[in-house]
Amino acid sequence: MPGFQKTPGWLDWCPHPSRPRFTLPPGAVDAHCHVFGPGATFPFAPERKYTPCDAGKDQLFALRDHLGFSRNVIVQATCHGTDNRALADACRSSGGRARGVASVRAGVTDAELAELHAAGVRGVRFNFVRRLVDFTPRDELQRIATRIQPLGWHVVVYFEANDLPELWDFFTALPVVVVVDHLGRPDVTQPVDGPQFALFLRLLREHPHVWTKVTCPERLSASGPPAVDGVRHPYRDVVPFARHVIDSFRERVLWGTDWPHPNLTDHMPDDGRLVDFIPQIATTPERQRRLLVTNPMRLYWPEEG
Ligand code: 0GY
Repeated sequence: MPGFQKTPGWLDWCPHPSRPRFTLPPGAVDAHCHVFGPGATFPFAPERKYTPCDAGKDQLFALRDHLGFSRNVIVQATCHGTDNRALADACRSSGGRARGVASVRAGVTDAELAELHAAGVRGVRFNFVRRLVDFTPRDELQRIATRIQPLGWHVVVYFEANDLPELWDFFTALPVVVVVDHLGRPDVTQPVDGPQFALFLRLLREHPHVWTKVTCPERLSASGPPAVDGVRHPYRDVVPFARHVIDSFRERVLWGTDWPHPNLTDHMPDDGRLVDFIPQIATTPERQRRLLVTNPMRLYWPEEG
């Protein structure tokens, strides 16, 4: 088995996250997290742009229990390419408490899709972030979207805010629900009512099949992590963006930890403190319940609705 050397500068996930002070509503779903390997069992993809540390299903499930979540949605990370074995294995081992978002090629067979569905996969991810993936032609992605539609799956998209104008027509024409990762990665040093974020808000307003994850303040923030002493103003520059979206589109928002936090080199968040950030952006129990329970259940466990 190959030994994998993680990318220089890569920060490992927080080994002892604090216990959140915020009590999650019963049945809360961590709707954006990953598994990496372990590389000795599930090798990383040859075409990957980074090599992570190992972060397997047992560690993910221990974090779920420690933070107080009931379920996970595991999203295929680019370091595993279109080899979804680690993801499918984690979903199958979860006792029905994890569902997945896979990456597939247009040539995926019906049998492969059926097997992923049986494992718990309910969506595919299209990644447009250039530092993470090579370009895939749009018609290939379109073919994938058409293939997954009969299964009731959706598409998760990851892109940088500046690329939204070019991707607009593609997203708005997709025949299934489209879930945007990390608020469409806005530049939070720009005003919340500035043109860049206004375009993203317009996408949500005019296209009811578009949802978004209000995730990753640690990636979006320019003001940095919370002070050690407390949770009063963590990632405060992200708050107006996330709060605005939750207030305006409360039925189409999801939240997740993003554990094990790929490609962070400045600081590694304490996952307990990330949970404590939730009431700053979802400011009422009703909004929190929709964000953490009702919405992810509707998308990933509709049969329980
Ligand atoms: C994320 C963020 C990143 C990486 C990936 O699939 C991935 O490799 O998603 C990132 O580096 O921004 O969504 O967890």
